[in-house]
This record gives sequence, C-alpha cells and structure tokens, in this order.
Amino acid sequence: MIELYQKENCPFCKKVRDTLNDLNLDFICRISKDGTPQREMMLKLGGKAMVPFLVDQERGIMMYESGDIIEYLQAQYGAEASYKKSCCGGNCKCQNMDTSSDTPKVCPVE
Ligand SMILES: N[C@@H](CCC(=O)N[C@@H](CS)C(=O)NCC(=O)O)C(=O)O
Repeated sequence: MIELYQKENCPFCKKVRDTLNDLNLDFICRISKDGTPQREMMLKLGGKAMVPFLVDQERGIMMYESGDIIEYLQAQYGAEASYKKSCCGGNCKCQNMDTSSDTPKVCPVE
C-alpha cells in the first residue's frame, strides 16, 4: 500500500494527490501536522520535517520532494494506468496484467 504523509493546504502535496488520483492508485493519506503521531512516524521514517513524504511499502521506497515522487509514481505505475484505460476506462480491478503488451487483454470483470 502507498502512504502519503501530507497536509491538506500544501500545494506540493496537492500535486502528488492529483497524480495518485490520475493513476487510479489507492493510498493511505496520513495527516502530518505538528504534534501528531503521524508526524512522529514520518520523522522516524524519513528524518525530515517536510511534506509530502511518500512510502511505497511493497517496493520499499520512501521519498520526499513532490517532483521526485510524481516522477516515481508515473514511472512505476503509469503503464499500468494507461493499460487499464485502454482495457475498460480504468474502472475495473484488473489483476495480473501484462503491461509489456501493446494489445490489451479482455477485461476479466466486464
Ligand atoms: N521542494 C519540496 C517543497 C515541500 C514544502 O515546501 N513543503 C512545505 C509545506 S507546503 C513543508 O513541508 N513545510 C514544513 C512543514 O509543513 O512541516 C517539494 O517539492 O516537495
């Protein structure tokens, strides 16, 4: 699961949230306000008092900097998102997709 440590009114965080939404990625939104346990966890994991901070647990990735985060998300998940769009408009829960193929398989849930 992807976790985003963020603040609601932070423009850099909004850019990252928009990218996650564009890619149809589920994520856990952690509100990283001063004095919260989420903030403490972010400092423990990443060491910096800055948002956004992304944790991609499955891939063992932790990173700051919105530009780097967006680049990472697009490189890692962009092919999958465009495959889903070509398959069924991005609304299904396709599993085990072969994103290396240009020819979409038939969506298993449609
Ligand atoms: N270069 C960073 C800038 C991030 C940034 O300035 N974040 C502000 C919030 S908008 C911040 O973390 N301020 C300190 C804090 O909120 O703890 C990025 O693009 O992610």
